[in-house]
Amino acid sequence: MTVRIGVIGCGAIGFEHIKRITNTLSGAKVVAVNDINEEHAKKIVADLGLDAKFYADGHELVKASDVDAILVTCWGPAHKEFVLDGVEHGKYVFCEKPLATTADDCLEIVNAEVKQNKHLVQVGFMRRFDEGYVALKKAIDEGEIGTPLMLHAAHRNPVVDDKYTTDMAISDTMIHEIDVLHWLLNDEYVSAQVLYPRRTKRALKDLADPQIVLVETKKGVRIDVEIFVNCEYGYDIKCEVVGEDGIAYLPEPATVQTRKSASLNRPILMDWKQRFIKAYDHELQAFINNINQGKKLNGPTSWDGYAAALTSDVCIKAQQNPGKIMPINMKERPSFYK
Ligand code: NAI
Ligand code: ISE
Repeated sequence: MTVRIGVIGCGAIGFEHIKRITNTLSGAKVVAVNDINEEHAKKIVADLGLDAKFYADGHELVKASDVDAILVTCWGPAHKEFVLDGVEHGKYVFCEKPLATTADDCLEIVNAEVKQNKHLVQVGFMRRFDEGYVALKKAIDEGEIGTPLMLHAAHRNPVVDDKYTTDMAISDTMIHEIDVLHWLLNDEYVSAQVLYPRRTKRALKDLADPQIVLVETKKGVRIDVEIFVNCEYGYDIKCEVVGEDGIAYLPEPATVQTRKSASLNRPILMDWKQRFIKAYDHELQAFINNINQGKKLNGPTSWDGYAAALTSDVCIKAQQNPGKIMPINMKERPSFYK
């Protein structure tokens, strides 16, 4: 079977996903697109030679009988209405992060999905499909480093645009660590604290950059995450897990090392699209395969979307109270998601 996909939001990542479904992945095709920027969406359809209908109204796309699954890749504040609509129409939904912009909105989606009694939603936390993180998790799960005690992580972007605000360091950037780190450790977060180091001269006037977020888990693991979005030198993602018996590192992406002019050199990628290119392929291929094979979706769930949003909300409160430890009180996970 071919999964017929409708895409809502044809911007940066929407376009990337349309291209990968069309050119790289198997078992699906894009049959419908929507974007408030009609001209742009139609241009993508024409440029890629897609046999896809443009819908001026995203809700009409959701309802279309020839659309089996929807990709919600518009901007964050519009995710909730389309995800909910998709779930209520019994459609499979792949939603880019964030699932919704508040924890309460995520819970509404969770409740709608539980009511349908079917796993319909996968959230685009692609790092769970990254080969490096998967290998790191395997090493931890198999006890290679013993009980994890501490975790040091960094999320560095070369530069951000002038619309990027201090809270986005959490809600847009660190949200990936928020999701992947508790999955890695099989644990949950209980508190968060934010510290501001000396500011880089490269950050725009009102942006606090870098930032350090300290998180504690239920099992007592201490996590520190550095977020530095104007580091200039590259897009660099680090993760080091310190266990009782050893230390495990997230593998570096495979780039060619050279020896030249009395130095050893390895390029660093500049862009998230390249750094996680395979993870994006794997997450969407898994979504498509599970639908085609009638299997339960195996990626991050609506509940994971809620857990990330709640944690993000608390971290943002912690940003406003530097140094203060803020509790994270997660609701009880419904058995549907256990
Ligand atoms: P973008 O701004 O490039 O694209 C968003 C698109 O959505 C635009 O074409 C815009 O016209 C359209 N849009 C906005 N509101 C809409 C509405 N109500 N109905 C239909 N279309 C609408 O943004 P980008 O970078 O593509 O981000 C989109 C989402 O993907 C965000 O939630 C972002 O956080 C997430 N994202 C995830 C990444 C990942 O690594 N998993 C990487 C980049 C973005
Ligand atoms: C962007 O929205 C993403 O999701 C990227 O994966 C992340 O690394 C970047 O910092 C965000 O701005």
